[in-house]
Formats: sequence, C-alpha cells, structure tokens
Amino acid sequence: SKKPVRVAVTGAAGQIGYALLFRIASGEMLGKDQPVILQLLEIPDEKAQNALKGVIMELEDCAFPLLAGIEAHSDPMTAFKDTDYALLVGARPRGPGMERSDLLAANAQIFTVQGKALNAVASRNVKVLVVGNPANTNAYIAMKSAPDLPAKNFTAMLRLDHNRAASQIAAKTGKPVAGIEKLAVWGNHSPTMYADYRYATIDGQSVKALINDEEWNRTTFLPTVGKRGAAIIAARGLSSAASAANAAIDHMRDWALGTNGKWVTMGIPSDGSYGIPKEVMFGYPVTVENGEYKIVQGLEIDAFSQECINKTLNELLEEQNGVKHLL
Ligand code: NAX
Repeated sequence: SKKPVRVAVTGAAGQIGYALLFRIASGEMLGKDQPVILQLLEIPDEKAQNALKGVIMELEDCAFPLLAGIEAHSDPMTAFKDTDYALLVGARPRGPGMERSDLLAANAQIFTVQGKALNAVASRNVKVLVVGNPANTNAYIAMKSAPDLPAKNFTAMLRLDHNRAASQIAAKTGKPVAGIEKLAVWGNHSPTMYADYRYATIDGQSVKALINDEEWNRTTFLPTVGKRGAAIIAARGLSSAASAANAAIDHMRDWALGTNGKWVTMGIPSDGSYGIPKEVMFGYPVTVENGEYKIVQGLEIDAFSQECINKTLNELLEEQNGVKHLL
C-alpha cells in the first residue's frame, strides 16, 4: 500500500474546512488508495482551537481507513512541516467599517507569514492552493514570500467560478454538465472573472452554436457567474462553503492525478501567455499531466474577450500594487 502523504489545511475549523476535511480524509481528493495525514492549522485563539478539537473528534469518529494521522496546530511553522499539499483556506474576512486596503493589508500579513513558513519547512514539491480571499493576491503574496520554492507550486482557486459557469451552461442548453469540455475562466476570482465558452463543447456540440445568443452571454451568463457568491450569501445568510470545498477538491485532485487532456481552470503564476505579465496569479485554462499543469495555448482572443481579460487583469494589477510595499 502507498505511503501516507501530508495535507495541511488552514482555517480548518471554519465552514469550508468543515465541508472539506471529511472528503480529503475519505480519499476523494487524492484517490481511494492514498493514505493521508491531516495537518490542521487554526489561529491560536481558544475558541478556534476548541472548535478544531471538535472537528478532529468527528474525523476520528468517521474511522476513515485512509486517514493515517491528524494533527492540530496554531503555528504555520509546525503545521506545514514536510507537507506535500497545502490548502490555504483561512483568511481575514472583511469586518464592519474595514476598508479594502485594510483587508488587503491584514491578508498580506497572514500570507507573508504562511509563505515564509512553507518556504522554510514544506516539501520542496509542495502543491499549494489558496482559497482564502482575495485568493489570487493572497497566492501571489505566498509565492513571493517563498523564494526557495518553485513559483509554479503556488495556485489560486478559480475552480468554483469554472464549475458555476459549467452548471449555468448545462441549465441553458438542457444537457448534462458532465458532457462539457473546453470551458475556460480567465483572470481574478472576483466578479470581474471572464468565463469563456467560445471553445466549449457539450456532448461534442459547440456550446456557442447551441446557445447562439451573444446578448445572453453578456447580460445574463457573465453577471450570473460573477455574482453567484453574492446570490448565495443573500439566500443562505452565509457564504458558499460546500461548493467551495468541492471546487478545492476538484482543483487538487486534477493537479495531483491529471485531467486526461480535459481543460480545467486554475489560477497560476503567468508565464507571459496571452500577454498577461509574468507572475500575475491569473486564471487560465490548463491541462494537467504527471502533476504538472500546462496552459492551453493558441486560443484566439477576440475584441470582447480582450476587453474582459483587460478588466480582470487591471483589477489584479491594482490588488498587487496595493500590497507591493508590504512584501
Ligand atoms: P470561516 O470564517 O468560516 O472560516 C475561516 C477560518 O479561518 C476561521 O476558523 C478562522 O479562525 C481561520 N483563520 C483565520 N485566519 C487564519 C490564519 N492566519 N491561520 C489559520 N486559520 C485562520 O470562512 P469560510 O467560509 O470557511 O471561508 C474561508 C475563506 O474562503 C474566506 O476568505 C472566503 O472569502 C474564501 N472563499 C473563497 C472562494 C474561492 O472560490 N476562492 C469561495 C468561497 C469562499 O468565499
């Protein structure tokens, strides 16, 4: 049987954590033959640490055959020790009266510390996924704070946007979501993201031709996907958690186990593809083989797509500029 791998999860006592840990421990992320050791990080605060203890008791009570160990931590330097995978979920939410710059600064602080800790103690092959918002910029900060690790090991979660787009397309066309291929989401995990179905197929047929309604694309589809998070908060009184956890599982599973040629969306440090400045943490269509993602190349960017890409890129550049002095 396989040797256990180490999976660190931050914000482990939060709502996404609660929807995520049980699925990692049951083998849905890394495979039904891969034992895992969970290294869970929460803030030192007594309430958070107690809540974490409760989650650990529940994990124990599942008696998952693949769960080879569980650790509770309050210090990233121990939580990330030798970790093979790191899911950075915990972040500072925007409080009442908090300015955007305060939010960026508070998170810059968290992700600088965590990036440095990963740099110091994680496996040299660690695969890092940042979920905590602003996810792309937090991933950028962690990457910049970990100069001894390959930049490509740092990614941000755009998969929820990708899955939301897929589900809207399936509903519109009346075809099963499982039949969708070649969907792309470009840019920032924010309402500016550009979900692009120009190349997508569903059951082998062109999505664009099937829908054949550019007005719907621009005035219904893009705003619906972009504002889905807000719609869920309005309906549930809480932000998306189970769907976010599901997207994190999808992202890590595909990165670790490959996509068999299928396109998925990942936020990754740009290599300059499609004119995005190098290192910007940008959502791209990728395929994954042998644990390495590759940007889908050669897609034509028409005028409307370029406009959308510029908008989400400019937002990201502004976020990055807002934290530059803190790095
Ligand atoms: P919760 O507030 O329920 O949980 C967050 C947990 O993180 C808390 O238990 C908190 O104590 C912990 N935490 C805070 N700072 C920490 C630190 N420095 N180290 C370790 N733990 C820390 O939030 P939840 O609903 O779980 O959401 C977590 C994050 O995901 C938020 O930033 C949220 O905005 C973000 N999201 C990102 C999404 C994406 O697609 N990228 C979608 C869903 C979600 O909104």
